[in-house]
Parts: sequence; structure tokens; C-alpha cells
Amino acid sequence: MSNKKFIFSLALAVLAFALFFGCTQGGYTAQTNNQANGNNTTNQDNNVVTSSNPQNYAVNISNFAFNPAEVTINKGDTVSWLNSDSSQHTVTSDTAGLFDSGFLAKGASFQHTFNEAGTYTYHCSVHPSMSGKIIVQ
Ligand SMILES: [Cu+2]
Repeated sequence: MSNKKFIFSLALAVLAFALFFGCTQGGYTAQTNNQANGNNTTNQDNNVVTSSNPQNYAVNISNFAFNPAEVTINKGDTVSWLNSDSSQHTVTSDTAGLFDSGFLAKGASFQHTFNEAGTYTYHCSVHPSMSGKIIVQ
């Protein structure tokens, strides 16, 4: 191989390498952008799903009663019970295991989010006369 041919071959090899490397980089950048766009789209979709505007409803526990005793909410809404009595109370689902606050001292609160439609009755495990109902539409 002559000196000129060798240099020409070397230049070709360098050029080929530069082209290949450049294309690889370009491809990588394009893929990264696609992924970023894909993530944005996913986030927007998630926002739409979660921003169905969930509400928070308050039930006050006072004078040995749940006030209001009956609350109608939509799927995904949360109910917060606050014990305003000096006596301890619980918020316990009539359906065992569905939700149970345990003992709530004065000023303590308990929250439960209802994700499925239905009628949920509950009571205080200390005072059987205390009962309430959450209707989930
Ligand atoms: Cu009670």
C-alpha cells in the first residue's frame, strides 16, 4: 500500500467513524426526546384520572353521636371523622375489616377514602348506640 492510499484509507475510516458516531448520537437524542414526550403524556393522563376532583367530608363525633350520621359522597371521596368528645370513640365498619379507626381520644381524627360505590354502615365499638352511614355513589 502506498503512503497516499494509506492516508486516504485512514481518512475514510475516520470519516466513517465520525458519521457512525454522529448518527448514533442523533438517534440517542431523538429517543430521549421521545421518552420525555411520552412521560409528559403519561403524566397528563394521570392528572386527568386523579383530578376527578375528590372531595373531603367531615363527620364530627360529639355528644356520643356521629354528626351528620349519614353522608352521601362520590367514589374517590374521603371522609374525616374528628372526635370532639372527652370520651374515646371508634369509627368501625359494620363489615369487619373494611375500616377501623381504633380508639380516638379527644381531638384525634380518622380518615377513610371510599373507592367503590355502596352503602357503608359503621358504629362505635365502645358505644353500640352510636352508628352512622356513608353512601358512596
Ligand atoms: Cu363511642
